[in-house]
Amino acid sequence: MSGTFSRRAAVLGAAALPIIQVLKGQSKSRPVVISSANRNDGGVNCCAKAAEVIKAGGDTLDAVIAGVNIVELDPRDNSVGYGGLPNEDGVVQLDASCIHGPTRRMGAVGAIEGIKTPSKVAKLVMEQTDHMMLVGAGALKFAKAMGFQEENLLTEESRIAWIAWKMSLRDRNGHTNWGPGLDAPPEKQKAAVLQELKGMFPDAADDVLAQAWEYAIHPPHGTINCISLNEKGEMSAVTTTSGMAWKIPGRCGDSPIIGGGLWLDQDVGGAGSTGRGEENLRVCGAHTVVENMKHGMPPKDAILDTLKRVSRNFNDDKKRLAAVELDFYALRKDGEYAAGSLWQGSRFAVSTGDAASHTEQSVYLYERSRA
Ligand code: SD4
Repeated sequence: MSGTFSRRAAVLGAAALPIIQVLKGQSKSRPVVISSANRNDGGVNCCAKAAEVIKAGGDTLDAVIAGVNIVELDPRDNSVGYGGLPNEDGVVQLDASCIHGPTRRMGAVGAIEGIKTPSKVAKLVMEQTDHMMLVGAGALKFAKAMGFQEENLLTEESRIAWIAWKMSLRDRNGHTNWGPGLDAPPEKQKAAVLQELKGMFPDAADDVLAQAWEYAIHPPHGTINCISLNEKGEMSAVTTTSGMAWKIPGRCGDSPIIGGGLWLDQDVGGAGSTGRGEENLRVCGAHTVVENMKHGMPPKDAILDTLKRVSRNFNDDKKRLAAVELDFYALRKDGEYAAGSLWQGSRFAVSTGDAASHTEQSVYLYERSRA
């Protein structure tokens, strides 16, 4: 993961030489793009696209936005853009933010409905307004004024998953209005629910119904964060998501929060996150990672320190932390990069131009016990 700079820095020692001075002294960077991994090779395709735009001389922000657009428009990725899992009302609400390093400008949208590519709207908020963030109905109104088409973002698969989630809900007496038999033992319960779903959606494939039930019980994590660096040392970054499945309408996560789900300092580097936004916001994660790098930590350590702060908020109680999925991604201005997760097992995507876009293993804070 290291470029030549990082080896030199390690020899010199971070304390001996403020990182910022070293980075400013650099001449040419090797282009690098990193992103979260995402399903269906979403991250690999995103990084490949962004690297292609950079290679063709495109702007670093245009590059990452072109990259994440692939995932936003892919209905199979149900954590981002079109096809994202909806809120508790069955409405898909999207969050996105972007930062353009060279101009130090930023934009964001929160809880926007009906627009497949919120990252593009965030960029227009940055470019075309004197504001930094638009949310809800105002964000949609702005997008439409900018020529975006309002569309239904709820795919049939996401709608089925939403209904399955509703069927999984119980009142305190164990009753649900959305289907019978759920107070049976777990296996029977699952079979009963799948049968019920089959009756409601006779044309849906069995694996779609099984997946819907799985999503209802264990809402999946997703989101895409992408950070880029070109040969001139210019950087940009974007994060885009449909947020937490089944959320309360209007809930914004960390992804549209500048400093939370995304931060970039053109003199230092960028960082972003995926996973449980609330826990990230409690440590201003992306900003913390970049500040750590600014003060000399390599990306890997900058991330691990931030994850330790998350853990500290739970008094390092791993039982409670077991419910928290959180990943950070960091790219330093000299091209050194890393990703790290609270729990072992994550991967992230990288394109360096030296090799085809691929995934690598993230570092992690904790291993899950096998018991
Ligand atoms: C959020 N961070 O809305 C996003 C969701 C996410 O994996 O990344 N899920 O909190």
